[in-house]
Amino acid sequence: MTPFRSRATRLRRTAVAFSGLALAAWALAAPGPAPAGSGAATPAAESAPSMDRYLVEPEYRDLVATLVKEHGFDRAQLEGWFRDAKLIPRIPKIFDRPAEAKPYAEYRTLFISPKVRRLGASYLKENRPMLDRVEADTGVAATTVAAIMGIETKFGNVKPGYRAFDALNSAFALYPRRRAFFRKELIEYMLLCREEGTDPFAFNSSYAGALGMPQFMPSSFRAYAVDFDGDGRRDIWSSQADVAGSIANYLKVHGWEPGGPLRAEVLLNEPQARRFDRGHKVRFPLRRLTGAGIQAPAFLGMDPDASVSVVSYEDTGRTRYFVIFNNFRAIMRYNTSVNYALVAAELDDYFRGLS
Ligand SMILES: [Ca+2]
Repeated sequence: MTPFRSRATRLRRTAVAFSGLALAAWALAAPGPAPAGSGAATPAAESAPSMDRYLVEPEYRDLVATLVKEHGFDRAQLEGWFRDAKLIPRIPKIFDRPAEAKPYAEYRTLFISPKVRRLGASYLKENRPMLDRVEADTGVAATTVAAIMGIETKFGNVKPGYRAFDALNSAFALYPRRRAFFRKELIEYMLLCREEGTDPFAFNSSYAGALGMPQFMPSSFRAYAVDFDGDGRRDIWSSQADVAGSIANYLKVHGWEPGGPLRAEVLLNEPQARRFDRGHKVRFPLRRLTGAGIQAPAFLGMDPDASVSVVSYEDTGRTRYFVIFNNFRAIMRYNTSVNYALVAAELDDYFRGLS
């Protein structure tokens, strides 16, 4: 079998689309508590194919040529790095089991648990002054940052199981369906490592190449990570301030409205459901809902022309309907899944309720 048979499909997701997916699939692959730093997600008894046969393929020649010609990397050094990369055949198999495809009632249990609630309460308590500064700077509430921290790495308790270079390179080599996406992220990663003054083996990541506690893909790291503690480095692995500042900055750049709601539950009768429950892609002005007699406390004081959608899920024998607002969409820029943003909203609500 030749390594490159299928043509790469076009990139449809945003740069961090794999963030929540990474953890969700991690949870599927290795249920139970995360053994910190044990590399639990790394298969032990797995025969790794050699990179030599891949490096002669046109896709790698082209990638190396781009890195040399457009970005000034040294060819011999690049080829050495690629030869030293470990191919991980398990990675494409994880991609083919996206947790986001699960029904919401099942999906949410991967992220919302008494332990996550407890960790979140401690996180908010211990980091309050810093999170207040983040909120003052970006408009993103501490509880929203905490919700994303909880989903992505359970507040730093899920440790990355791979070397980022191995993960990104394995996805590029072994997962043709997303090759264009991972080619771009691999290049971004090489640039990131050069900017950070290190070789490509320095950073660990999820199986999808998502970095640090915010689980940023390399392009998102370069574009949105911030040095919030002012020590001159963007340390999204161990500086709580840089992590929270970077998550909030990502949301701010993607249109966050300070104080705005994420979503509001509404009761719809059957004709209303048929008319409005059409998924996140179908948008209409809020006044169409209110004009049809649909109300929620969150609507008070909102612009009647605010662009909204209605999404729904099945919850123990009944359908629940939610009107989603601008800030819900900002979270969907963090991870394109409606399920992901619904979990973020649930955790955010819970953390808000604590104070
Ligand atoms: Ca810093």
